[in-house]
Amino acid sequence: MRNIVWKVGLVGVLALGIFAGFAGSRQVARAQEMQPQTFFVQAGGLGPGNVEVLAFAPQSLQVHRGDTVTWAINSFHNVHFSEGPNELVLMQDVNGQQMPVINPAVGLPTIENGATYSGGDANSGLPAGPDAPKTFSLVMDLEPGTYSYICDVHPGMAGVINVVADDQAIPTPAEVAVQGATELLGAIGAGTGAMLQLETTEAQATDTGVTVQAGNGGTGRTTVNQFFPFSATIQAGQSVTWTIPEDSVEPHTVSWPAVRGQDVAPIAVEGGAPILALGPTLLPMTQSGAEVAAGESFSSGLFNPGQSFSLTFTEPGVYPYVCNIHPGMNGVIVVEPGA
Ligand SMILES: [Cu+2]
Repeated sequence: MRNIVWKVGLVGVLALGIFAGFAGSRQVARAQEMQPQTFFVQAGGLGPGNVEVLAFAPQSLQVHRGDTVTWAINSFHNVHFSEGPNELVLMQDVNGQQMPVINPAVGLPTIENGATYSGGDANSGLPAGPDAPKTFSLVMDLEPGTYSYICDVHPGMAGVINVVADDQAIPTPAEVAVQGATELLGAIGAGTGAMLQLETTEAQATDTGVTVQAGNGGTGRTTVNQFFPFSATIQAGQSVTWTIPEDSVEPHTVSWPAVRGQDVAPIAVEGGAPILALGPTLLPMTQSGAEVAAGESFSSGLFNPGQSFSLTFTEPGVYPYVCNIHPGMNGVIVVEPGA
C-alpha cells in the first residue's frame, strides 16, 4: 500500500516535470516578448509511510513583475504574506459561548485566488472542507525586491519570492518545478530514514500503562505522521498516554471513529463575519484522563508538540484509533483482561 502511494506520488512529480517542460519550452519562445509566466510552488508534500514535508518547494524562486505564482496546496496550509506567524486557534465568545475558533486572520482569505498581489498583508485563507480548491494563484505586481510568506498552521514553514528587474534572466518555470521536486524528494528521503528507525519503537511502560509517541521530532521540516508503536498492549484498567515530541512540527489527534475533512465549521454570527469554529476533525470531545469502555467513541481534538493525551481502557478488547488530520495515521490498543 505504501509502495503504491509512493509510486503515485513519484508519477505525479514526473508528470508535473513533463508538463512544466512543455510549458517551459513554449515560454522560451515567448521570453523575448516578456510574456508573463506561471511558476509552480508545492505547499507541502507527502512521501511513503506518511512522511510529510512541511515546507514550500522551491523554498525560494525568482520572478519578473507580472508573473503568476501558483501554489499546489497539498495539505492543510495557507499562503500568507504576513509580518509574522499568527496564532491558529483562539478562544472566543461565539453567540454567548466560549469556544475554540480558528483565528480569522489565518482562516479567512484577504485576497482572492487569481488576484493581483501588489504588496502588504495578503492571505489565501485555509482550505475550507474537502471541496476547497487545491491550488492558489497570485499575479505578482511588485517592485523588484524580496517578498516572504508563511503557512500559519506550521510554524517555520516559509517561502520567499524574489522579484527581479525585467532584463534579468531567471530560471524557467520548468527549472523551478524541477527544483521544487528535488527539494521535496530530498526531504522525503531524510524523513523515510527516520521513519524506518522509528518503526522499531516499543511502547514505554509507565506505572499506569504505556506511552505511545504520536509523530516524531528532530527531522526539521519533515514529519512522520504515524503512531509509534502502531500496536500497544495493556491490561484492563490501565491507561495509554500519547505524547508528541517537543521538537515535532505537527499536531495530531487521537480519535475513534475517524472524522475526515471537517477541520473548519463556519458559524454565522448576526451582524458580523462568519466565525470559523473548529470542526469535528479538530474539536476536543474527550478530556485527557477519561475512561473508555468497549465501543465508545473518543477524540482528543488537536494536541500540539510537547503535549500529551491519556485514556484509561476499562474493558478488554481491541481498540483501533486514528489521527483525524492525517489519513493513514492509525494505531491499535489491545486491552487484555486484568489480573
Ligand atoms: Cu496526525
